[in-house]
Amino acid sequence: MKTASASISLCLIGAGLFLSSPLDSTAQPEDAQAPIEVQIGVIPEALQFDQTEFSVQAGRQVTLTFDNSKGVMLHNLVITPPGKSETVAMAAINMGEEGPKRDYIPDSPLVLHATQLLRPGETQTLRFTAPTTPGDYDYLCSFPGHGFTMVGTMHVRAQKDQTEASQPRPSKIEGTSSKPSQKDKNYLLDSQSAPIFVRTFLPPSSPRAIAVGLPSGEAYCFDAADCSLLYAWRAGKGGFLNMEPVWNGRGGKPAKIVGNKFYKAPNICPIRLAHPEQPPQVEFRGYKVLGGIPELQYRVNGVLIKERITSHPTDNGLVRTFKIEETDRTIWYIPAQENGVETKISQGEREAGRIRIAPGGPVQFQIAISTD
Ligand SMILES: [Cu+2]
Repeated sequence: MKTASASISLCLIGAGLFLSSPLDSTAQPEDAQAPIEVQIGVIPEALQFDQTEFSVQAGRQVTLTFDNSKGVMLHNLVITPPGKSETVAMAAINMGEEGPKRDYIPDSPLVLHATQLLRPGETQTLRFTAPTTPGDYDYLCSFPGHGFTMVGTMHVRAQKDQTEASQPRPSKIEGTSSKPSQKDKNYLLDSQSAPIFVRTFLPPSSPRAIAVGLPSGEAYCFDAADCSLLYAWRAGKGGFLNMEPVWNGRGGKPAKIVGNKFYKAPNICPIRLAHPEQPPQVEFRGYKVLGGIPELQYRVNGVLIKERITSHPTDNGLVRTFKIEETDRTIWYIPAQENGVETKISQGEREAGRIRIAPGGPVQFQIAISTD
């Protein structure tokens, strides 16, 4: 059983329908056969669920309503076996271009139940049978970047343990009728509360673009085909990326950046390891997500490079941190020639517009790019 999404439907206007059951009639004895009702919303500014735990009895019917009416971003709710939320979060990130098409629900036996990706204003109810094996099951939002903070625990208690297990928390149901979502907001990715990392189409990069939005407001596009930071921008109002063309289009349509570009570079990796004049031979090796930001890994002429791009500590800009494995070759960094962009280096020498770094053991250096 993968997801329950086939048997449930998005409830946009009728949230009141299933909330009209007498949740407040606590005087009535609990019907052991009745589904346990659980209501989970979001804390928009914190990138968290408003309930981080709930209890059910093993094998009981559960009616779980995930309410994104207060949300300002896209969220889903995915239930996994105990201790598996991070695995599922990573699997969702690694879905690449398939992610947005499939609501970031990985095709995995670790996905026990899942809602669709809900836009702000949307609500969805899952009806499922609680696992028969007691334990502390995880739930998370698997949207890239959310799955590390947007998590909770579903305590599945043994059947006999009736006393405390089944009482749902008092449901907070102000605004039961969820508002129809505001069209523009729906598709804007906003990285204010946490970094957001998404693989998507972004012009004019190849289809292998990686877009990252940082909480400080900078965002950038890294092209995995050329292993190059193509451009960077400051997020605009409401977000840094508009996914509307991707999510609504028939496929192949690029996302739109939101905000002002402050940096752009040719689509060629700026690192040279053979000769400064020779085009580099690059091979993208993948990435690891650390704190919501990818560490990009690629080879240039066979030498492994790990790059992290973060916000500039003081100026409007970015810092590229390169770690290069031991090599006996001179390392060159070719800065993009652009007006108004300042490049500062943590080591090496400038030579005819290039930066030259001596070979040696593992080398780490930083390139700070800033604008005024
Ligand atoms: Cu989310």
